[in-house]
Amino acid sequence: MKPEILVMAASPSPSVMEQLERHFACHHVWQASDADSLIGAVADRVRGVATTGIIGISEELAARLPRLEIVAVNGIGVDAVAFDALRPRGIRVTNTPGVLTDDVADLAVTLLLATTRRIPALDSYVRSGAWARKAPLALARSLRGKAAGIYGYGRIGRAIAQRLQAFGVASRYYQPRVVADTDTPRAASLRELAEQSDYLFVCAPGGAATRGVVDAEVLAALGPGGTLINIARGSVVDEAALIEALSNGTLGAAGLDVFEHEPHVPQALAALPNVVLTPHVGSLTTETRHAMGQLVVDNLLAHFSGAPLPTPVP
Ligand code: 8YV
Repeated sequence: MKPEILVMAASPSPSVMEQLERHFACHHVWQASDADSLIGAVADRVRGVATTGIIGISEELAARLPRLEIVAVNGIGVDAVAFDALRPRGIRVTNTPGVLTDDVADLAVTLLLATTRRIPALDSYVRSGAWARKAPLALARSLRGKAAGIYGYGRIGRAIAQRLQAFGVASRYYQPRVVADTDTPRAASLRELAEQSDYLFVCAPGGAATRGVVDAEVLAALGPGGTLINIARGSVVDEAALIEALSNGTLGAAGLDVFEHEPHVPQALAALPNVVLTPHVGSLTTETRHAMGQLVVDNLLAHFSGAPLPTPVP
């Protein structure tokens, strides 16, 4: 008998979907017109949940699944996982570290370039005929010689610092825990990091510990010439303070892939000329989504065959 699992979202990799079907009795919640009824009909048989970093698993869903053994997250972020409901029951959680580092770091630097070189505005300048009309064109700012602050110096933060070096941008980092094996200097606080930086990259995990820590004070420290890039979680930034700072010029610009209440992006943010927005696509490439999905399959297979999990969340 194949183990029964809930699949909360489809993988764009046909191979991943085929493997899930082959090895497990899949209940596809993402396909159901009435997800609640589907879950209700199979809840007492479900032993695994394949979910995403955004959907995670709620306390309510975990409580409905008495035989749940494993939650396999298709993503690095586990802030949407209700660990308090899972730990006492010994339910295991896996995620997909490593395989998305390069794509997310690439997007972070792309957002910086798009923001500082004003790529979307220049694209409309050409398309709208403003160039042909010889409309005035504002100058952008160079990257070389600028300073970057990286808040959260894990795999993705480091990969961003490495890329920035090639642009002549030096990095510092801040996170509460000192990183031992790096020459990158550590700022004493997030506020100090922002003060010392032209660009602030948010790479810290979401969750209660980081909720709203990039607040009005940090944004003011980054300053009118500063640019905020967020590829982590919208919850880390106080979005209302960000809109305020960008509107009144306390902060120069922002490149954002993540938002507080996705997929809702406040109109006041979308209306600003000094922002570049993308719809949470850091890992959305063919190669990376396949690799992430494959890790989900591998973790589920390992669990149900009694083998060590490839990427457990400690
Ligand atoms: C995905 C993410 O968008 O890894 C994460 O934490 O936020 C993203 O890579 C998400 O997990 C959807 O699969």
